[in-house]
Parts: sequence; structure tokens; C-alpha cells
Amino acid sequence: AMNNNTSSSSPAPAELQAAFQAALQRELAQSSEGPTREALMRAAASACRELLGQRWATTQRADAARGDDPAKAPVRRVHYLSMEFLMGRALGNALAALGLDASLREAFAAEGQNLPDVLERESDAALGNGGLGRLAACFLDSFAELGLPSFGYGLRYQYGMFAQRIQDGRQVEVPDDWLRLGQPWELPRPDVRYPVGFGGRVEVDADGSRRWVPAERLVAQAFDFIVPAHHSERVSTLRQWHATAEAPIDFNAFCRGAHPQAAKHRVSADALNWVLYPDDSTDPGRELRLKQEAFLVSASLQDLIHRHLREFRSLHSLGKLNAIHLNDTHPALAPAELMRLLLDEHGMGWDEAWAITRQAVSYTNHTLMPEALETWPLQMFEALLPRHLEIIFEINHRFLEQVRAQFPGDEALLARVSLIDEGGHHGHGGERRVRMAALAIVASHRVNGVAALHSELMVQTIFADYAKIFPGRFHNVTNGVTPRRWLQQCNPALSSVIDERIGKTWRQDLSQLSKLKPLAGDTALIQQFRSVKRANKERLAELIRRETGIAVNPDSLFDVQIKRIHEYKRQLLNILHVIARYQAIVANPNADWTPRTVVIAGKAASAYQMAKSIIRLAHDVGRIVNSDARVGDKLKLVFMPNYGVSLAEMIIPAADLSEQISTAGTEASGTGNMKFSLNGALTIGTWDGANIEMAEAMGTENMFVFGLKTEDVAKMKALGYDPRLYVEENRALKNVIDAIAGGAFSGGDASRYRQLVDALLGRDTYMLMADFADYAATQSKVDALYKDARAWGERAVLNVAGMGWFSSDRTIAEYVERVWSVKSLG
Ligand code: DL6
Repeated sequence: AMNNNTSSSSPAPAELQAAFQAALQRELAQSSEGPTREALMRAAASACRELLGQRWATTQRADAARGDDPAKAPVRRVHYLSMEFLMGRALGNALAALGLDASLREAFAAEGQNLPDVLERESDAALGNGGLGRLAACFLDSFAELGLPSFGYGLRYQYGMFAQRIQDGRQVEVPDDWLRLGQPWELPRPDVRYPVGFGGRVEVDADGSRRWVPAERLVAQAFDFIVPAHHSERVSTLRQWHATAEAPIDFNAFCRGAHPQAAKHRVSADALNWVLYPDDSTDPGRELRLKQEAFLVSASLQDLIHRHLREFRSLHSLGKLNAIHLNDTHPALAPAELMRLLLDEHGMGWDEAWAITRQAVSYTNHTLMPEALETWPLQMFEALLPRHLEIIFEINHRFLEQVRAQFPGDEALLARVSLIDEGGHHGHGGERRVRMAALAIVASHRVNGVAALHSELMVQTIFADYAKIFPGRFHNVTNGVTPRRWLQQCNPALSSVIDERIGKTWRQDLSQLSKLKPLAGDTALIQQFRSVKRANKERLAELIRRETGIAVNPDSLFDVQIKRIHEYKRQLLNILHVIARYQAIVANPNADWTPRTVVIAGKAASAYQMAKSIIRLAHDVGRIVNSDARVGDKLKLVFMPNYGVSLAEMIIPAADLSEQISTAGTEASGTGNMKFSLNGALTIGTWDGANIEMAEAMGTENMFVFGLKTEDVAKMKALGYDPRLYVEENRALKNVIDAIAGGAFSGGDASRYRQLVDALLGRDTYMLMADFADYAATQSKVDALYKDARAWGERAVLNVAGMGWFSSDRTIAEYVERVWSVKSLG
């Protein structure tokens, strides 16, 4: 019903050509370099941006009228609040969506350039860390495709995710100055600006009403990034806030010659947009991070209220017509800020404001790692957001009253679920803290996890108490990925092969892929899959050579693990297997080895020493293995630097084997797992996250599943797990550990990996030792199947055929149905 499927009447190429030529002339007028690839890229982007701007205005007009028909249930506008959007490049996607690839290909050819080379000149918008940020980007694509009235809200970081360089095998972080050459995509909205306050105090007026008088005021300025649908003229918007100072210069101070003093507000505004926190488990500049979160939330909600008043002239319907979604707890201040705006700025009473807030807000949790649950020291929070703290206290008071009535006498429960951690225990030095997840849960009408197992564990572990208090509030919505970017664009050759067999509609309705299932045994189809894979592997081999100097054989099995480096994701288990294989090859070089190229890529949070040590080990092992003449093509280990969205688009279509090997119960969902399978890679994986649902969809026999299950992990830990026992009884594993510990890969330096080895033999939190034997045995099954090209190819087809359910279009349709629609309010 939402799908406003005006059949894509793409603009006449002549009109686009004119816009492109005009933009190119502007580019050329600004530079003496001639029509470089950069100039062509920027000219194409700016021509597309004009068209998208027109579509944006049309979409907004249509959405504003969405409440007009009293006969229909009103459609709610979704506001997706996220500190991260990992967009990658936009030009290729825009051209595909607008149906303009062919005409621009010609325009570029006229300038002596080909399309892929021009597209490559765009820098990635890497305003996210990993899965959570990329999921948000896939969601924007689906918002547009489904015609959902929506805004994504984020921050316009000056520096996105750091660029990763490798020096002497070690990660070095360099700033990612992605705005350096300007941003051809963004549409500045100078008329859309809101004040955002920090600090100060709360004043009580004569009538008893409370008013916040902030000490510092910034101005949030909107920049829009427009995301096109592929099968309609709808667009979705990513609105990113940029901070400026309300008074950028203290002129008196300047005239006195006190320049730093004069620039104080400006510097503080700049800091807000300065960098994306590489948040994977580091302890960020806490206060600045809190300010960033508050800034995103306040500007976005003021924008929502402003738009709602313009469209409906009253706030009473705000909850019914707007959904506010929290992408993890980073924007969890939203309910407190919405309450403040409704109470203090718009004079609403508590009960109505709270009802509206609860109707509007919903929250997704993305990780079970307890250390990742955000809390803020109460003192810091109060200093920055005094009025918000008052409101949180009041929410908490009312909530605890309700719990007390529901579970009389359970004081321990009250302490556990309170929005305030009273600090009466170890950790955090006994200080009081505000629990953001608690606020998000209490203020939401729906809370969801991102895969079936994760959602189940969420209510059994971290949120068990809340699930008891609010049965019915917790749901699952399994993640998905956009098939436009992750198949159509990144793998045009495979897309054509699929088109030939089942038509093109899978781009809009991925469930169509199941039509491939009966064709899985088709020799010609298997052959086509194989030759596409082979071409993609050649392209990747060439890139590997360029980036690392390592020559790899495209006929070898490409075994790939790409994702953030984290202990729970177990890149180390992968490396241990590489070492074991290396030792076995050296011991028996003439055995019938299946040649393998193991590719690892990913960034480590800058303060995460263990993750950095794993990167270094990958390089140390790679250096020895790759240069050993006894090994040759039988085994290579490649670490590709600077993993990001664009690199993923190159690597995934070339993978034979996808490594999804997290300890069971630790990976909330995974989304890379879906992208690989969609591109015809087979998965070696644990019974974790969305791997489980993928295996069930394609048939478990079509995935290489190994290792402990979640219950086994829990049981073994309860009984007292001793990793040394596994090492003692497994000769191959012992040799691997001994080699690392003895300095075999570190030039005899036995100290380099001491910590790493100690962690494995001591606590082994993620149970690599327990899973090693089954992992290695399962890798041998992979070798055997790969030798049988036909059997392997058949499974590759079955993998693709089984992925129909994992489109982000399906995910978003479920959010609409169960979380965001008026209906879901019950
Ligand atoms: O839901 C998206 C993505 C999942 O697929 C990954 O399994 C999960 O690790 C990731 N979580 C994060 C950490 N977020 N926080 N906070 O990125 O979310």
C-alpha cells in the first residue's frame, strides 16, 4: 500500500546530458587540470543531485498529505536516529537508480574515461564503524524503495572512520578527511537550523514551571543527503547536522587581542562535528561523545516537531503520526529531550507528553556485550543536561512505582532496573550513573534484537528483568541487506546470469531468488556461476597485487574474513588454522592440497591492543607463509588494508568461502554473512546470529556449520573451562601455539605474542581452543568439496537461492508492520 510505484520515468538523457555538461563546465572553470576523473565524477554527482533535489521536493509534498484521507489509517513518518551511517560511495547507486548509467558511460567515453574508473574517484562516506552503521545505510535504501515517509538523522562528521595504514605489519590510524574536496552530494539547507543548549541551570518560574537556561548555545545546521529509490521516483533523506556557534566570535575579546578567547565558541562547535568515535570498545572522550549524542537528538526532534506543526498545526497527533527509532542507545536521550520540548517549550502536561513519547519511540539493541551498554556518570550528565536529568528522575520515579506495585517487596529488582545505577557495587568506582538502555526500554513501545537467537538471548540475559516487567514489548526483527548495492551493483555479471534465468524482479522482491532452487543442478548455470566467480577473483587478485605486492592464484579457493577486528569474531581462530595448515603442508608438501588464499581485512579500534596484536600476527604469519617456497600456491595469507564499504564491494563477489566464526551467542546478527551468500560464496560458520536463519533458509546441509552451540558454551563455562586440556590433547593445535609462543613468526622474539598466547591458554574467553578441532576438521570438508567443482557450484546456486528473505526491504516491511505502524501501537 505504501509503494507509490510511479513507474520510473527517468529524465530524458538530453536533460541530464545538459545538466552534466553545465556542471562539467563549472568544474573546468575552477581548475586548470582539464576533464580529470575527479572533475567528471563531481560533474556527474552534481547533475544527479539536481534531479534528486526535484524528486525530494515531490516526495515531501506527497508525504505531507499523508494524513489527509480520513478513511485511511494514517501513515506514520519514520525518524531513524543514528550516530552512524556507513554510506560508502553514492554515484554508482544514483546512476543505477536514475537509470542513467548508459548515458553517462557515453558522456565519460567522450572524455576518454570509462565508468568504473570515474566512479572510483569518489571517496567513501565512512560515517560509521561497522555493522550498525552499514545497516542504517541499507535501511535508507529500503526506505526509498518502499516509499516509506522517512528521515534518517545523523551527524555530519568532518572526519569519518579513520583510514588504516599498515606499517611494518602494524595498524596506523590516519584521519579520513573525506570532505577535503567538497561534497558533491550534499544539499545544504541554510533555512533549516535549530539552537541546541548545554550546561547552565534550571530556573523555576512564579507559576512553578521549570525552564532550562543553558550556559552554551550551538546552532544545528542541516545538510541533506538524498537517497533514491530504484523503482519509483521516491527518495529518502539522510539529514546530517552540522554544529556552528551561535556567536562564533567574541568581538570584544578579539579587539583586546585575546584571540583564543574570542574563538572559544567556534572551537567548541567545531569539536562537536570533528570526528566519528571509533567506538568499538574504546573509552571515548566521554563528555564530547555525550554532547554529540545530545546534539543529534535535540536538532532532530526540533525538526520533527517543526514539520509536524507545519503539517498538522497541533501536537496532539504527534505520537500517532511519527515514529522515532533509536539505532542502539546512542540516541537514547531522545525520550528525555522529547519530554522536555513538549513540557517546557510547548506547555503540554506530563501524562499526554509521556503517552506521545511512548507511542513514538522504539529501540533496537545491536549487541549483547554487557560492556557496550552505555552509561553516563551522573555528575557529568547533570553538568551538561541538568533539565534532562530532572526529567529522567521523574520518569524513573514513576517507573519504579509501577515496578513496586507489580513486584512488591523486591528491592533488588528495583535496584537492577532503575534508570540510575546507584554505584553501590564494584566497577566505575562507586559513582552514580545514568543507564541509557534502561531509559530506551522504559520509554519505548517496542524493543527489538536483530536476529532470532540474539533477540532470545537479549530477554534471557541483559534485559531479563525488563522482559518480566514489560512482557510483549520485546520482539525480533532479523537484519537484511539491500540487494541493489550488494548484488546488482557490486556484481553486475552475476546479476545478468540471474536475470537470464528468473528475470529482473529480484531487485525489488528478493524472494524471487528461490526460483533458482530447482535450477541448482543445471550444468550450464553452474558453469556460468563459476566463470563469473573466476572473473571476479582475477579482479581481486590484481587488487591484492597492487595493494600488498602479494601474487595470489585465482584458481585457489578464496577464503575471506572481513569485518571489524574483535576477539569475539575470532579472526585469531582463522589465523591459528592457517598456521596449522602451513605446518601440515611443510610436513607433507606432496599431499593433495586444495590451494587456498586466505584474505583478512578489518580495522581495530585504536585503543584495542589485543585486536591490534591480531592484525600484527596476521602480517607476521603472512610474511613467513607467503615466502616459503615449499608452500607456493598451496597457501597464502593476505591482509588487505583499509577495509571499508567500497573494498567490501570488490572482495565479496570474489569470495568462495565466507568466514562467520564468532563464538556462539556473541554475534548479534552479522550482515556480511548475508552479502557473501547472496554472491554465491559458501559459509563456514558457527551456530550464531543470522547464520542460523540463513542455514535454515538454504538448508543446513549447504552451510559448513561447526563448533559449540550457545548452550554448550554456557555449560562449559559453568563447569569450569580449561583451554589447556584442549591444547594438550591436540598435537596440531599444540604445535601452532608453541610456534607462536616460541617466536617462530616474530623473528625469535618470544615476547611479542606473550599476552595473546597467555589469553588463549588462561581464560580463552571466546573458546577458540574448544572450537579449534571441529573448525579444522570442517575446513578439511571445505577442501574436499572444492575439489568437486560441480558439487561446489550447485551449493553456490543454492546459497543464492536461499537468500531471498535477507533483503533489507523485508526487514523494513517487518519494522513497519510490527514496530512503526499505527497498528503496532495496539
Ligand atoms: O545489527 C547490525 C550489526 C550486527 O549485524 C552485528 O552482529 C553487531 O555486532 C553490530 N553491532 C554493532 C555494535 N553496536 N553497538 N553498540 O555494530 O550490529
